[in-house]
Amino acid sequence: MINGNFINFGKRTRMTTQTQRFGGRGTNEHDETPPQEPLYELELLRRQLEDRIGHHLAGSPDQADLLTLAMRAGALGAGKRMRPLLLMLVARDLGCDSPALTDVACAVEMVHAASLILDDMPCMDNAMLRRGKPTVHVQFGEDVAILAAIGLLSRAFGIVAQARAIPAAIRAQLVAKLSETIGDQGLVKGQFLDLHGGQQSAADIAVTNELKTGVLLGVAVDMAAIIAQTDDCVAASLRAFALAAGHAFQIRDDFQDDPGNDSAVTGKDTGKDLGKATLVNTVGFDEARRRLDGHLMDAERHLSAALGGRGHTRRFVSGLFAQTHPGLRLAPAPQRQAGGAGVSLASH
Ligand code: GRG
Repeated sequence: MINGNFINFGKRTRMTTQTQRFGGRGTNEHDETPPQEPLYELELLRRQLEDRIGHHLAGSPDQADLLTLAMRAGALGAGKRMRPLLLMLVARDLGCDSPALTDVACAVEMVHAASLILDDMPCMDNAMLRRGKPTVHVQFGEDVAILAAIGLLSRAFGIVAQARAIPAAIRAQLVAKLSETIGDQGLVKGQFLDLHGGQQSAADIAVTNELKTGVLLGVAVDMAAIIAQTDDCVAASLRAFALAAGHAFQIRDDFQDDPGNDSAVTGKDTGKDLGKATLVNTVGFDEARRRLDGHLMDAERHLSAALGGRGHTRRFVSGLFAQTHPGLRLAPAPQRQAGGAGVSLASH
């Protein structure tokens, strides 16, 4: 283990508590951690999302429907739901409460799930463990895993295209945005560079990381901005925030791969990046940590430019980084009411 802090980043594995999952405040009164989104509100949103994903992936009642089971295993495993929660919280901060938000957020999570299934395949990262369970191809076979990933992707597009609470022209924009994000200028390119990029400089690795990880966070905030019909300036700041947060998140994900970390705690294989061109391997731990801090500062700056003091997104992102950056001040000074934990999202 590189550093005791870097073993568990709120992953929903067997060993995490709900407080850890969402970076909620501990019970220690002297805890320096900034206040996060009230835990039960996030938990409710997360459950709402998962129920809706379950609804979209109900499939046939036949338990032998392996394809549906594989799609559900990929999409409903113990993930953090970071991207769909980000979409919903940004939209709320922009004053949008479209009933279609949950479905669009589900679509983003399905794309993420498809990317994880493919990333874990033997021809890619060859991973055995994901979210504390055997990977989808280990459980269902490679053929079913590929089909499940394609099934999730097509379902994601279908859900956005059919979100009737959103005007058709805006839905078309959302579909186009999602397609750009996934395709050969987005995730697919990032993965290709990761696998075939050879020796890469730190700058090249940053490009790969942005395509592999940043763009899916980027599309979550872009879609929120499109649905909320926010102005271009705010949308650009939100995108810059998401890309900076994506860089920070990918560096932290690289730290998690340290072979000294326990995969029973991280929920996935460790040591997969040995010999790979990751930022940590290229610039070393200390410099990577400095860059992570810098990206978080950038994220804070762009978020402030986009949303000012509005707080759902800030608290959520602070929560994601609370374990590694307990002093992170993405959240503005607390305005606690009596019985603080009961403050509802709507009151901010
Ligand atoms: C066609 C969708 C599609 C993808 C093809 C395979 C591929 C291209 C891209 C893989 C990109 C990838 C998996 C990048 C890693 C991103 C990353 C840091 C994932 C971990 O995200 P968390 O921690 O995971 O949010 P949970 O389990 O919490 O959801």
